[in-house]
Amino acid sequence: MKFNTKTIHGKQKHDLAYGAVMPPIYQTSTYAQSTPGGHKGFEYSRTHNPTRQALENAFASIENGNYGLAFGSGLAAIDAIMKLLKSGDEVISTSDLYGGTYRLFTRIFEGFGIKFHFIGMQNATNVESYINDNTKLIWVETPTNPMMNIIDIKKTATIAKKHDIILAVDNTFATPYLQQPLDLGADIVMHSATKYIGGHSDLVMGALIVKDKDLADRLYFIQNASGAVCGPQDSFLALRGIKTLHVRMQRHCENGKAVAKYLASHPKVENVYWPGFEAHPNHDIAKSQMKDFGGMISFTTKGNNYEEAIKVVERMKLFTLAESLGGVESLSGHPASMTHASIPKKEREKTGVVDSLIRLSVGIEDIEDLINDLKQALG
Ligand code: P1T
Repeated sequence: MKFNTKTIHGKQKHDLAYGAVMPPIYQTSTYAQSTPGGHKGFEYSRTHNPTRQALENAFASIENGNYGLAFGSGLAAIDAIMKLLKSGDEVISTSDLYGGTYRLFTRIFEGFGIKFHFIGMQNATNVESYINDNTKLIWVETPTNPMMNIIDIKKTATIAKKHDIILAVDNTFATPYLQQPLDLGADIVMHSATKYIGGHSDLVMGALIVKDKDLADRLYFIQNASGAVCGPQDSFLALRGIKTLHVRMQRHCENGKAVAKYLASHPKVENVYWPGFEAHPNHDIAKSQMKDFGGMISFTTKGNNYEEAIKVVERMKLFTLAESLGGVESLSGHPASMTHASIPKKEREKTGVVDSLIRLSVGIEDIEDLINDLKQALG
């Protein structure tokens, strides 16, 4: 089955009771048993829920995995991965990553005795020098949030395999429409399904997808034991979102390309970060592991002036200034004061998250309207 068919039919069955084409929202916490243990496969909705299960099957299908797990947020999904580890273990992570992930790693899991190395992975071989006997996980975001760095998943997977280390890839920015990390050798794919997967800015959710049964069993145990699951209503919405993922992504990519090119030609813009440019340092890797370049773009205004950048985002009308990304509507953000404020200024500036950096999530509106909005905002 091809990807565009999988988004609609992948691992889905019509409802057994009445043949409903969409799975019903099983808004129930529990299930009747005829005798203790005598049930129809569902006991309690933290453990299993039919609507969530339909969604988890869809997750597995679109990422070419065997097992999918849905969580109450992207961070809850990352939290579940971290619970595979124990005190004394070490993690190598991309240094440029979502601020909330950095906060979870440094403010929660460092306190439990896990050591993190935040490093530039644009050259995958850099990872090898940080590996020791305690290294248990490599954490990769690609493209990174918000600098749009590209990490070579295949090369990193080869290194991880050689040393028997789990490789987890946050695929939130790319989505499986653009890249499928499990096929490139990753062990776990993670999503903030809040973003492109849901696609309509109407839910908060996380996803994990794996191929290996043993790893899936360990994660299912954590999902049930820690309990950070999502509800049936949100599961239904995410499932509905997945059915149009390929069509939305196609337009996000088209509009993203046009916006990136427009910004690059604007006299008030200093740098534009978008992996589709031939001048992007890892454009060749992006081309080889992604189908297209997505709708996420970051740029700086000339003079690295905080006030000027704030004025630009305030002037935008169609691009709504808001946290989050990946919805049908265009959003703008100021990472230094919003999504990445939890990373110390010195650390974030090392990766390029300066005060004049603006991040755009280019939506699927008419491109002429979007360009006109940027034109008037840049003045
Ligand atoms: O917000 P939540 O669903 O918990 O997902 C966290 C998360 C994980 N990984 C990446 C790459 C992310 O971008 C996010 C959330 N990011 C934003 C809210 C943002 O505006 O960047």
